[in-house]
Order: sequence, then structure tokens, then C-alpha cells
Amino acid sequence: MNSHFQLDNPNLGKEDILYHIGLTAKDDLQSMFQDVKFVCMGGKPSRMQKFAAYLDDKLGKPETSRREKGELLDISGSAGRYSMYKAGPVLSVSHGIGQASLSVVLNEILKLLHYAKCNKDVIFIRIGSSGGLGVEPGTLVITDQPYNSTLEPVFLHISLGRSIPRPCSTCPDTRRELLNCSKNLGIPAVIGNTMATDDFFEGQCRLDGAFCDYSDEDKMNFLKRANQELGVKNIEMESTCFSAMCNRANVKSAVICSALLNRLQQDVVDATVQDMDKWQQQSFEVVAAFISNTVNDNVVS
Ligand code: R2B
Ligand code: URA
Repeated sequence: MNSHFQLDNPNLGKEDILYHIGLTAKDDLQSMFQDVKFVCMGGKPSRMQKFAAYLDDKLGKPETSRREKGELLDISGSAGRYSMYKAGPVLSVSHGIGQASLSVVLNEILKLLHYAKCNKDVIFIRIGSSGGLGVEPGTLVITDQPYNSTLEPVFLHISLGRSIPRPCSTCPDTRRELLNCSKNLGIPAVIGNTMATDDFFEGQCRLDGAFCDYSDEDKMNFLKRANQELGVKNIEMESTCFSAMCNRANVKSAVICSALLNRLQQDVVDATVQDMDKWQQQSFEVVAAFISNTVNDNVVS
């Protein structure tokens, strides 16, 4: 049977305009995107452009990549909000900072796949940065359970004036495979829980934002509780929303983030640009290995 990924919103139709990604349901989305098997997302447009270029090379510059004058095309460039590239079966998309920005583009990407009648086995992976908790800077943290800022394992989605707890979880097979790929490549990685916040400063217990009304001791008590009682190994700003929306759409999701610093030791991100580039490149290598293995396994089976 030919089964497709499908959203169950009855209001979706031909007139839809995917305003933030510069496409419409009337475009020939099926011929452009039907072969997509992986959606990789990260905050920065430049990171997602570099990842797409790296992958395009690694996959042998497939014909199904989208190019213009030989260069990978920013498919969403005309809309001016997010960047989106297609390298073979992979969409590489930026989502900006935080859950609000992420949810806008993720809604439109899910609709895009729906209109494109993509295969149901699409995997969504967030490749990001984070503050580590008790891990060495440069370690990749692969998210097991995402927690929100009040340390509950849900994404609180506000709609019609109500706060709806949406369950969030990541795909066990994908996180195990990502860890295996890291080990095979000799890249430091751990699986751990992740706290997602709506703010980089007080929301992540920093003392050095524009405001602060708690003590260093309060901060350390909270961070240690998250780390020791709940196994939180990093803090970022999207994993609950990302995994909850993927769960709701019935697609697999994973989150893999470089830890830029150890938040049990400091607040300031003072890693060098060279180190951060190196760690970002390592996250690309791990995800690219995962993608190659998955594509090859599917060909064989
Ligand atoms: C990690 O880094 C960004 C904040 O600097 C945010 O998008 C996140 O999750
Ligand atoms: N991104 C975050 O959200 N927090 C950090 O500490 C570093 C990167």
C-alpha cells in the first residue's frame, strides 16, 4: 500500500499560501518535494546553508538537490524570514530563536510535506547549540526527554485562551543511532534530557541579563536540581515545541545540540569562533552519517 504522511486538518486546501517560506499550495510541491525523507532544522540560516552544502557534497551532488547557477538555492529566500535548502532527500531549514519562531516555520514545513504527498517516514532533526549542564563544552547532547522551563515533560501550547499541555518525546531509535554515529566518528556525545526555555537570560537562570532578581545560590540550586534529579544535560530554546509538534503530526523527531559551555560553571558564552565552528561541523558529520546509513539501509531492505 502506498501510504503518505498526511495532516488531518480539514481546513487545508489548494488556496493555502505558505507565506513565511515563500511557497503556495498551488506550486508543484509534489514534484519539488515528494522525495524528502529528512527535515533538518537549526536556528541560524548560515548553519543550515553550510549543512546543506556539506550534505550535497557528501551525497555526491544529487540531481534532486535544488540549485540555481550551480549553487544550492535558498528556496525560501524571497520571503525573507527563513532559509530553506534541498540537498537530495534532505531539507535544511532555519527556524530562528525560540519556540514562537520555530512553530511558524514548522507549521508551514509540515503543510508543505502534506501538500507534496511525502512518504510517511520523514524524520525531523534539530541540529542546534545549547548550554550544557555538567558536560564538557563541545559535547553533543542528544535529547532523550525534553522538559519545559517549569521542568514538566510537555510543551505548553496556548490556544483560544487555554494552555494545552502537548506531550513531547523524541524517537528512541534515532537518538540511539545518532549516538552510535558519534561513537564511530570519535565525536564526544551523550544522551540526556533537555530543558527548553522561552528566554536566554532569566529563563535559563543567568545572572547577567538586563534583569535579575535571584541569587547565585538560587540559580545553582535550580540548575543542580534539573541536572541531578531529572537528568537534564543541556538547556536550549526549542526542543519541547519541536518534538511536541512532530509528535502531533506523527513524524519521528530528534534533537542534537552542541554544548557551548558548562552552565554549572559559567553564564557567558566565551567559546572561540573556531571552537564553535568545529563543534558545529562535528554535529553535521554525525547527522550526515545517520542520514547516509538510513538511506543505505532503506535501499537494501
Ligand atoms: C540555542 O541557541 C539560541 C540562543 O542563543 C537558541 O535558538 C537555542 O535554542
Ligand atoms: N543556546 C542556549 O539557548 N543557551 C546557551 O547557554 C547556549 C546556547
